[in-house]
Amino acid sequence: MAGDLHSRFAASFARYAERTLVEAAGRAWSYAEIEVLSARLASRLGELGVVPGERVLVQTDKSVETLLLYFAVVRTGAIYLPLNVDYTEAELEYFASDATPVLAVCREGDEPLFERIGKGRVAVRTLAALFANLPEAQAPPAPRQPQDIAAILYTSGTTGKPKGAMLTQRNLVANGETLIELWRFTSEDRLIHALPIFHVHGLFVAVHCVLLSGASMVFLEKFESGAVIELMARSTVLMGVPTFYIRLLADLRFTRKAAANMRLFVSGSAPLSADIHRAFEARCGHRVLERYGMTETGMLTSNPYDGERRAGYVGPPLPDVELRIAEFETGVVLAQGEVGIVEVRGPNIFAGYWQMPEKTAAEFRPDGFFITGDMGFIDTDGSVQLVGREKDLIISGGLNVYPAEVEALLDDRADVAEAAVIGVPHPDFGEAVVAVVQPAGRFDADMVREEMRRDLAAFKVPKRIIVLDELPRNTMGKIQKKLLREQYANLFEA
Ligand code: MCA
Ligand code: AMP
Repeated sequence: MAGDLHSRFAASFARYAERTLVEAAGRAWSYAEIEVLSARLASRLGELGVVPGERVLVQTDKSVETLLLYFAVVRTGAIYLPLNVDYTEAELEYFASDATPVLAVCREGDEPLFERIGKGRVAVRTLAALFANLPEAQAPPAPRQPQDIAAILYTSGTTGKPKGAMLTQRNLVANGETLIELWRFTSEDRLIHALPIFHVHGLFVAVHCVLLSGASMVFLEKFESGAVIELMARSTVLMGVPTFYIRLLADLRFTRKAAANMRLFVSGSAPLSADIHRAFEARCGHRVLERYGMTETGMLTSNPYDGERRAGYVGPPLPDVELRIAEFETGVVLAQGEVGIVEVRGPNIFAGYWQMPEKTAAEFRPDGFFITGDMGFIDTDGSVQLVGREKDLIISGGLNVYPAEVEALLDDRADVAEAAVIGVPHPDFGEAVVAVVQPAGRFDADMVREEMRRDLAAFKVPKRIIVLDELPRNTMGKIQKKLLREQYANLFEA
């Protein structure tokens, strides 16, 4: 079979033509309908100058139209660049200037904002405008090679600016095919799709598992436990971040009976605590299947479908992924059982960061292994346990927040002498962002949070700002974040 994404999609469109691919807001779209609409939309994109290799930047709400836009961009051979709908103007400006898209697709009312940040060089359209008087003609698919870039997804870094991870056609096809096999997807499956579709998890893992196997999915605009529980009676799979499972457990309507038709619950993007894993099994009889991945790599490890799904473990590497543990500083490969940095190699590992060859080189070993920044070890049965992160990163409800970015914003303020941003345990989000601030003069925490919302996506804004006369420092003058994390560990105790 051809190694490009569109050829794989086309094979499913043809094979499952009359079956339902997606349901949303009470309507169903068949594989054949989705193919025709996305091919016509690809014609519209062609009129707007979208050609192979150009970037299409997308900041739209979750909808079937957004999904069609993804398929249409793939068909044109252009590069799909989805963005979190929460991003503010300051954040968007960077993505637009870095990626230099030919087209930006935005929400109703955001056109002036995108015109501004596109500086007149970018065509700006809403989804409604793109779909208005859609051409009848179906654009022919552009031929693509396995190494061509299919998508760019931005991920922040511990220092400096966000980096655009370039995912190739081959990366996405390989990971999708491995996962449908491993998780036993068939055309009988129906997935409850409650994740956003601007991340690897909701866009590639979820959508590709469905599309490549002929399954169907129900699109929910966002996770809401009542709606998800109701759908379980006629669904078979749920994919989510740990917060989904925490919220299901908090909902008394979630019972063994409610989950009786489901065959699989997958969790990832953040650590699922062993307690939640056990409580979930006790409640509904299912053992959550935890897997581990990254934007740059797609999925890397997964607990087995058959066999022991170990609480607190992310499972062995996928069949086509090589995974080793090494010493971070030297790259020396460590023995089984020793804790070190997780390094990976395989057909799903990205092609590098967009226009950042030095940053790309710094994250690969000379033999091609990618340095994930996650710390872990391999157990005697080959299963991986993650024990922490070498990178200073907070994962809140499955979303990454880099403390450095939030600290920079605070440190720039006249009323802040210095700030330390930490992640502390949170009963719903797993970790929550907290800022500990040493003020310079008068300081009003509520006002500061309000002002931060102008520049930062809501999920990055500290849930709490703690004011201290002096931040704890070591003898070198460095702020002791570890101490702060310990001190505020119970801030959000349930
Ligand atoms: C929303 N808020 C958050 C988060 N989400 N704050 C911190 N962390 C979050 N994740 C803000 C809201 O803006 C709001 O702020 C307040 O918190 C309460 O929101 P709430 O209504 O409780 O949130 P929600 O709308 O129900 O969303 C929570 C959520 C959502 C369902 C957990 O964040 C979500 O779907 N997360 C999944 C993200 C994901 O797909 N991650 C995968 C990326 P205010 O009240 O101030 O306005 S990682 C990935 O792709 C890799 C490859 C992997 O391994 O999977
Ligand atoms: P992102 O940059 O959003 O793709 O996030 C990737 C990071 O999420 C990984 O490097 C891990 O730190 C974390 N992650 C993903 N899945 C898991 C998991 N199952 N357990 C713990 N951490 C995870």
